[in-house]
Amino acid sequence: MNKGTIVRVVGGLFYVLSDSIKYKCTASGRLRDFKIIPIAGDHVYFEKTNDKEGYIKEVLERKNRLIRPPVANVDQVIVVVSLKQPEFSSMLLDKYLVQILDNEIEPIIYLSKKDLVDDLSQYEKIMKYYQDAGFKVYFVNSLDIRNKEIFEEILTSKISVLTGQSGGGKSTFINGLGIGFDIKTGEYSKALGRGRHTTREVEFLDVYGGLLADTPGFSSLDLDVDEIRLSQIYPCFKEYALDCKFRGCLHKENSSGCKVREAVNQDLIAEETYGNYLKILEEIENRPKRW
Ligand SMILES: Nc1nc2c(ncn2[C@@H]2O[C@H](COP(=O)(O)OP(=O)(O)OP(=O)(O)O)[C@@H](O)[C@H]2O)c(=O)[nH]1
Ligand SMILES: [Zn+2]
Repeated sequence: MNKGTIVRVVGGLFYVLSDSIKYKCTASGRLRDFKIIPIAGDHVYFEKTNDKEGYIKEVLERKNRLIRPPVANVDQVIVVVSLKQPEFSSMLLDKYLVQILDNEIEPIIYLSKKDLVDDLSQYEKIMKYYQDAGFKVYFVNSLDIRNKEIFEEILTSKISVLTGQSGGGKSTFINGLGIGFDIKTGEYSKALGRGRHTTREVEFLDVYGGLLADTPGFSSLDLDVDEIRLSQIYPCFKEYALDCKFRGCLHKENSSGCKVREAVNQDLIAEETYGNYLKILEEIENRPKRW
């Protein structure tokens, strides 16, 4: 038996990458009997029927899965947010981070259009807090052809999904990989819409020794978390939220003795991040309850 990873699902066929070769596989009867539907990113055991084809016998346990796009075992989500055109918004960044952290996946912060910024220091200042909180942050000019090292550092050995605002530079990111997979800029996010993709059709690009989904994730910014979850997973809050002695503390402005408030006062969490948190918290508190 061979081990591989599903890199593409099309019309009931599964393309399994194993030792740099792609095998066109069907699902074994046993999988179908158990109603196990393999998805892209699944690590599988498969039997070869010839040197190009085979059938999947077993799907290994998934460490996570996203619904849109339907992919499994995502190691990281790369958040592509521009510094200019459109103007950087830490609020927008935080919302993406919340969604990713809620799925217990590592976010990578990729800030594009560095070349359009005269003075990077204000952005570096705010991003320092995120770096201190353990996030990997990249300032990049995606139009520069010398980004090989950055791509290598980000992508190697990982299963990655891209996300980010429209016009932030996701297509440009992919085109910059230099793998001849050309997407018209501005067209990328349509991949999730009615366009060429049916909902079950995702392809992983085999790049820099890693796999990158050709379809963006988390395209909607409607947060699906409740107040308590938000207060626990909010970017840069982590250790302080865990330490907060009040069970169920929402770290509001009037919560005296709250560790998160203390961290904000001691400038360990950016005021701006905390301000975003309070706004998002209010949005969640004010949204109509679904039950
Ligand atoms: N100067 C500069 N322009 C960039 C950079 N990254 C992207 N762009 C430009 O920004 C515009 C939008 O980039 P896209 O790659 O289409 O953005 P996208 O995220 O794929 O957008 P959607 O498909 O709408 O989601 C294009 O004109 C790109 O050429 C960068 O680092 N520097
Ligand atoms: Zn608190």
